[in-house]
Amino acid sequence: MTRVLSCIQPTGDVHLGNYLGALRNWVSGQHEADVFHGIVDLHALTVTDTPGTLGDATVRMAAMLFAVGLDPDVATVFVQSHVPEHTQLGWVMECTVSFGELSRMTQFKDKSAKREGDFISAGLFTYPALQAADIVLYDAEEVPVGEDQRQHIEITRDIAIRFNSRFGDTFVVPKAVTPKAGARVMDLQDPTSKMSKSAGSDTGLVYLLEEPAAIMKKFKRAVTDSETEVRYDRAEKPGVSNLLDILAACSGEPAEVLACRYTQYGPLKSDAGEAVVEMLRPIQARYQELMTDRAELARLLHVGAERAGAVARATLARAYEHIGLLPR
Ligand code: ATP
Ligand code: LTN
Repeated sequence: MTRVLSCIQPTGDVHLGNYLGALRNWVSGQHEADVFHGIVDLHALTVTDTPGTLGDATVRMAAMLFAVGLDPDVATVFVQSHVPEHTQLGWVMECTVSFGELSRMTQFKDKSAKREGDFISAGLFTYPALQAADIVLYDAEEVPVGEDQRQHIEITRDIAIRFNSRFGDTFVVPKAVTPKAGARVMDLQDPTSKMSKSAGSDTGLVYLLEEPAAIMKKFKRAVTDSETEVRYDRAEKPGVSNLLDILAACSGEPAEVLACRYTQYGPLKSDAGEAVVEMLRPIQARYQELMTDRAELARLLHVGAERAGAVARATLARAYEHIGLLPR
């Protein structure tokens, strides 16, 4: 069975873009492969320094992953800091990647530019080495990620290949996979930018835990264009096409087919809003239920950490042995 791994940082609240672009595919993929999903709290540490916030954000992210449908009996869901091999192998990865390679990472360049004048941690710079460890620890063959993460998977491949040629065959060389139904959800107020938690305002963003009335309001206020024709055309009509894409992602019908059913923008907006509300209703209910039983969430994460740890320990031991570190 193919081994698949993907991770998410416990930063910010999960939005419709994260769900339709990533999480939903993790859920549909769990029965086709042996899947591992990490909540990478140590990665979030690169940009978080408020005491006490990460643990809480991690629990909420875990509840969300189970609420959207990851089945703890099928998928291995774990917290990165619960499996110490991540940081242990992370150091080995840092010693296998060059300063020059890390300097070329666009995520580092973007994020450090945004924080100019602010504290830029060395962790933000070495982040891809820890991400490489996350991936190779699990012998992951496939890593489902959005376009923004491709460069990090490429550098992971380079590191794994370099390690294997220095110390002998040790790591599986992973490849990035773009999910089949890889919806790219755009901001409702600025449909030429992707829906993102780092967007300036919240009015174009739909959170998974948002109240139905608030969701409907955001859809009704979605930016379209000054024409009146409903047509699927990403370049010329980004707002209308985004609404059609969202409705398509919820209903399973192609956006072009849906476009033929509408002659006005109003009904398209309310139908897209209602489809999202209905899709989120059971997720919200499950989330609330899961959050009432923190002990059960802790138990599920403990089980995940045990399963993840068993695989991670074996890989780290293999790596140490191939390097030739003195056994204790
Ligand atoms: P940021 O704005 O800080 O980059 P984000 O909202 O883009 O955050 P991430 O945590 O970077 O979210 O991404 C988590 C996952 O969600 C990634 O796999 C990413 O590819 C996917 N994703 C994020 N935004 C969208 C979007 N608008 N459409 C589709 N997929 C998305
Ligand atoms: N860098 C990713 C999160 C991430 C990840 C991973 C994704 C950390 N480790 C391993 C896939 C595999 C992000 O910012 N979305």
